[in-house]
Amino acid sequence: MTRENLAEVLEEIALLLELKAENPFKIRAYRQGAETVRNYDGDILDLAEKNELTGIKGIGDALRDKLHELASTGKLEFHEKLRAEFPADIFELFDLQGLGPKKIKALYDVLAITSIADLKAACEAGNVAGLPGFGAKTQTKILEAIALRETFADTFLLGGITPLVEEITGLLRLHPEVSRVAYAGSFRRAKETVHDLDFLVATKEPALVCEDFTTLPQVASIIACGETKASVRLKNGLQCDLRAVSNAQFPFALQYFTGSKEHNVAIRSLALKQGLSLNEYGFTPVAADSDPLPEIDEEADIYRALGLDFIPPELRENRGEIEAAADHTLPKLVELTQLRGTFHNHTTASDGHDTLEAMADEAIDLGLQYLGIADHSKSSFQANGLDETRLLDQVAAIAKLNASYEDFRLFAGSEVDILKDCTLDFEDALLARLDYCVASVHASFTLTEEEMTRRICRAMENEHVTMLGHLTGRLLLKREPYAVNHAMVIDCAAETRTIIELNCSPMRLDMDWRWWKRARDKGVLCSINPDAHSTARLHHIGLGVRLARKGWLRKQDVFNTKSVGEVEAFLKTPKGKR
Ligand code: DGT
Ligand code: CA
Ligand code: CA
Ligand code: ZN
Repeated sequence: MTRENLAEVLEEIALLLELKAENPFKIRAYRQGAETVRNYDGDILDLAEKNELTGIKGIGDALRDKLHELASTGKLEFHEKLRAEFPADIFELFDLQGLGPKKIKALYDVLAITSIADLKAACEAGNVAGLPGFGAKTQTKILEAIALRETFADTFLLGGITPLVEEITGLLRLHPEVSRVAYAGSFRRAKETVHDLDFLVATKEPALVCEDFTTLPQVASIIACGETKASVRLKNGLQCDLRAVSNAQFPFALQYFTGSKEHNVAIRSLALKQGLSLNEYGFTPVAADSDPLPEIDEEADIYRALGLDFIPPELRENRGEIEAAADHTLPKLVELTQLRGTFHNHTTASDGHDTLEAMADEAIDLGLQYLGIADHSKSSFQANGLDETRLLDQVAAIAKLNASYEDFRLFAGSEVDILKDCTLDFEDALLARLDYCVASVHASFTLTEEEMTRRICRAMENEHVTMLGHLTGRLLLKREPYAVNHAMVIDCAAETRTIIELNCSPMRLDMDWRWWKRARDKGVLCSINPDAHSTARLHHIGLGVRLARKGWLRKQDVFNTKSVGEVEAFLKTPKGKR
């Protein structure tokens, strides 16, 4: 049981009560209770367990008793009874983009829809368009959202599966018959989404290790289990392949199964030109009278044998990395330890779960020298965006906190909305009082590519816009990017000396890694921003670094590798003079 579990149960109760059209005050009490639980400055779990939650604003007697039951027993009878009144699948409806509780309730009440399958059938029969508050356009949108979900049914977010991969790698390492362990495939290459995981082990007992792999606690079912490979489906639906090879084969298998396929094809043809045939087991000479084979212990030895520098896995997409490795011009990629701070983070002032102080403390714990705050601006009312007065209050609170730190600094900023008419949500005079500003699009996604590009470029032309937030608005596996011309935005960023953010929320990873090399070559700086809505999500900067590496970025290309002094100087320099 965690604080987040408590909050989630309360939120689910609110949803269920909403579906039952219960008293709105009661519903609001649960929702506010969830917020209070998330934001409470103290060990709320411990207090709930000991039944000491008295006198906390937002937690009345009824809620206090329920939180106590939940924290001390791990479940809540009221919640379970409520859940039992609805089919379990109804919750999947909440996963669809654009469907809130009100709409779900209407679908349930009028058409008895309780699952995505029901909903799809009803939309296809045209029965949804006629419901009050829906219409033909909504019906089409729902069908699109369902289709998108189906396309991505077997795809997972890189950031979402990272802890799982680490767990499984750790367990394989503990196996007494295993000498070397690695993960390969798209996960190792830091692709933003992954279809299946590929694990490798070096062992003298391949069949035994394969069998033991199928009994890991994360496994839900066995797809195949043989002498040297096994495939399983994990409890979260992700497929995992294991290959068990000999110690001598291991570097070759690692190189092969890391891919990409396109990279492998190019490497293999390069090897052939040098008289070597390369596969997942080793080198073999093409001609009978050839030189002795190179000695290979590590993956790097394979590249070296072919006259190449070691190619970091993130770059292996056959996008110029092999040529660069041959010319010894591969970039020295940025590393997590080089990040000194980060920008674009939210607090409880808008839609974050943690306070300003808590976010700062976490950044200090992470070893960062500075943290940029950028809560939403007033037009993002659904995210409780700050108006001018609240923003200035926050600026003052930040100044006060800064006076209390010795080796740490908060930067006062705003994630200011770029409005539909290309203007910003705040006047220049106010923006001038901030340390920096992130400009983002949060509404009116359906403009044409030309209009959207102009809208974003106009914002970057503003002297006070330090950086551009999540360029395309995509939510991986959930919402397609809106139309925008990347090349023109990058050119505009270079001309106006505006930084572009690499938003490292696992669902965004936006701007996409495929565009960073181009931006870098035009002199555009990248800021690796977690867009953190809680202290835990500050840790996503590690994911951001992996994607920055995939985009060929070096230390000097990443704004937040600068020291606090360099950042202060940068932010004080007018954009035209940077
Ligand atoms: P995904 O779809 O996210 O699982 O992506 P990968 O890259 O992990 O693809 P996967 O699991 O099908 O295969 C792992 C690696 O094995 C792949 O990156 C390269 C290598 N590989 C698989 N099939 C072929 C092939 O037909 N030819 C070559 N050269 N390599 C292959
Ligand atoms: Ca794979
Ligand atoms: Ca695979
Ligand atoms: Zn945003």
